[in-house]
Amino acid sequence: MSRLFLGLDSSTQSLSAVVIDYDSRKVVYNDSLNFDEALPHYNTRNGVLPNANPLIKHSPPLMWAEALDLVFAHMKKNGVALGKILAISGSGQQHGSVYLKANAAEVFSRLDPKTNLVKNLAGVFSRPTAPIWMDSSTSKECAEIRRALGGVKAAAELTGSDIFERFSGPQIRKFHKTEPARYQKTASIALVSSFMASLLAGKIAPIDHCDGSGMNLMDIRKKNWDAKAIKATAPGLKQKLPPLAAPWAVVGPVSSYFVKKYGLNPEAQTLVWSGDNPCSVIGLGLIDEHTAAISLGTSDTYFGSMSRCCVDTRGEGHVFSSPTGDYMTLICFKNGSLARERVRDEHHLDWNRFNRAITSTSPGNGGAIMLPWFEAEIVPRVNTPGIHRIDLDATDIAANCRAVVEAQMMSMRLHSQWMKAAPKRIRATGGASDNVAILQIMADVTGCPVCRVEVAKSAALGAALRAAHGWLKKSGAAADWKRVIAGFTEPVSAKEIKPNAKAHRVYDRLVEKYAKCERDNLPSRA
Ligand code: ADP
Ligand code: XUL
Repeated sequence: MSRLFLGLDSSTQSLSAVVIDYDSRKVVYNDSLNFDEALPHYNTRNGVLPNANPLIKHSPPLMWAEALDLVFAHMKKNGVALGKILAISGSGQQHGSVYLKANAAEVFSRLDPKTNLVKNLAGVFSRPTAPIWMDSSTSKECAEIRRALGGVKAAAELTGSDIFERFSGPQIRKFHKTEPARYQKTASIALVSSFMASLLAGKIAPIDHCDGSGMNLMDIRKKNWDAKAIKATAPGLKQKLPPLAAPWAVVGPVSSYFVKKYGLNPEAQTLVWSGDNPCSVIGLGLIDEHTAAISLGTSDTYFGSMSRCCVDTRGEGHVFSSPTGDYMTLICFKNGSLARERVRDEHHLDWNRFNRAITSTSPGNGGAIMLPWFEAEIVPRVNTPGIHRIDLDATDIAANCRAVVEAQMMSMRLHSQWMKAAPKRIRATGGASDNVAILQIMADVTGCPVCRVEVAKSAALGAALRAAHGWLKKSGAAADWKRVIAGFTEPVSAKEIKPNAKAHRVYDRLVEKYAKCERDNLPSRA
């Protein structure tokens, strides 16, 4: 038997596809399309449209649709047995919102395979661009919603998170306030995940509980849209939200557009899509609470499973619903890969030389600290970008390379303490997880062994595994998560990076200094 499942990942910078053979427990196809390179006519940089206001970060949803056509065309050209795929699911960068006119449902249901998705979608968007997770232009709206819900603690208790700039609720509120006519014309609001699922299924897809947790609109425990949060966000919003669904829900058979154009099986099922972090929980096999994951993508995220819902009442971290039906924790640091790249590029290095610079210095960097807030930071919350150097000479190339990575890892250690469950091991993923110098600092700061997983594309793999799980469940077969992920998510143990005890002791002290530097340089909280 050779049952194939497809997982797609519509991330900030790329669209990836992973096909798994469930029976031989193998990834049989793995491909990625970079938006800037493959679709230069959208003029994005790192997948985002340039904007004079550094707080505004939007992307064109049409670009994601065009990428979907290209990825399917690649798969067909590369001989992927598309007709044998039983189910498809996907992962989307979280929080990004897509605004659709009343004709969207009709257009999705009649996608014409003789042309392409871009032409088919002409006239469906009530807003041509989608604010994405990197956007931090909604502080005012956050304050308004937070006040209406009764403050940080109340907002976190209700929705799983304090009200955050990038979350869809405040973004929707800003749209309603600044562009009321377009808001009025919006019949349906999708997340990146549900928008992509809608194209695949040829109908408006629901939002799954996991990605719905990133909106500040869902009751995290009851898993339904919360009337108070909706009222605090925008008028008439209830009618514009699609239904919520369990993360294993079937949206429907794949649209005939993909059947006719690319040869998919008309009986292949589209599973509801989810957020990239929830999908990575599965793709990294984070079924137990002692294993945390750190994803070094455009952003750096720290996450893991949680069996009981316990929110961060200080409002820095998030609790989301998990694809297993339990909960997951997540902390998102915006200055991830892009901050490391900024330091690398400032000194005209490539990654090899960046790493040599790191290894030429000692753990602790002689007490030098950087606060690498190149962009407005999410954790800790910093709305005015700025680089702070404490006991660090800006011209010392090696010390600056080490300082940016040490700061990121110490910040993760510091801001994950609310979970009250220090991890015993860490799994690393994302574009920068190939970098051993970075992972050694991660191991030394946290004191945990760090493993990389075989497939760097954990979100796409997680989506493929979710497709398998949902399909098995629908077929009435056993869909136990341990069995579903077995053989796919084991780390590459030979490449485990062990913490150095001496270096760890250095960081035990340095993290105190780092925490003080943060406190001294943080703006007072609004
Ligand atoms: P996303 O999923 O957010 O689009 P990825 O997980 O694909 O991002 O990661 C992309 C990032 O990975 C790039 O911005 C790049 O800086 C980083 N990266 C790639 N290779 C390396 C490396 N060898 N060392 C450090 N960072 C790297
Ligand atoms: C999570 C977050 C990012 C995005 C993009 O809250 O904002 O991790 O999901 O990867």
